[in-house]
Amino acid sequence: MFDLLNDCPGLAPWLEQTAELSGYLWDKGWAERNAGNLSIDVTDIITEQSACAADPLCRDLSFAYPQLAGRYFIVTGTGHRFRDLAHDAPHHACVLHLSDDGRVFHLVWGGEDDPDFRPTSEFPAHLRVHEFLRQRSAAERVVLHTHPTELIALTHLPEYQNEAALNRALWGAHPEVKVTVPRGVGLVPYTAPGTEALALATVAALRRDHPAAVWAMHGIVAVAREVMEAFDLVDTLNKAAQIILLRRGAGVASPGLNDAQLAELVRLFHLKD
Ligand code: 2HA
Ligand code: ZN
Repeated sequence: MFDLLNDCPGLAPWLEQTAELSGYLWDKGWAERNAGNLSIDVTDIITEQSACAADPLCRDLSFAYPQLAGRYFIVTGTGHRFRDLAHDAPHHACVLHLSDDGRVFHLVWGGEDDPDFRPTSEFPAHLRVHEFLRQRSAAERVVLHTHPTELIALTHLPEYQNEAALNRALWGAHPEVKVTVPRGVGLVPYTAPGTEALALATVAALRRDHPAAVWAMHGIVAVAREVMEAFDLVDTLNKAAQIILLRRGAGVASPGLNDAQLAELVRLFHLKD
């Protein structure tokens, strides 16, 4: 009998990291109800055999993604609680396969006991980002969307509704931010969730050489090679946002690290900014 996890032993570590991540996101308070979603391009660890054994039920995509034709993704399910993923991935996530024309997909694993299982409502954004990553032959294969509370709160403040101002504030909060995110984040003005407009604006932000796109008044999309790398990126940015808000709450109007201190970090750590 066909068993994807047995046929493709390389998949298990990715599913384990996904489960570990879902626990962290829940603990952080960044994955309320069904918030947050994840996709991982696992094409290079799926064997030929698995493709043949695929579920024949094809599901339409709203758009065509010819550059993703034939690729495989781990994807979390729409309407599913991220926190449930930690202990039951087969019911709350799936591995899906895009058709050779990139217009439909079918499940090859997971989505168990739910004939209507659908990937995340933000799948349009995930697919556009993966398309962008493939166009660049990038090493990144993980796309994470979550709702980091303080970072979202920051985007409610008019003074940070500007990419340059937001990045200057985040870098000023703590030296680690400049060291680990030297090019800063992209800022996507508020756009309705799940839309193609949001997907395209996210790619436009990543195209400006940012590893993450902050969705104003909604959340963030982070791109990374490893699941934990995506989590660490969001964690670092949200820590900076916490510091900025604490400082404001204490009545201190300071940009934190000054320009000379940031320039010193660029020099000391040979940063490309
Ligand atoms: O997964 O976070 O943006 C639900 C959402 C929509
Ligand atoms: Zn969201």
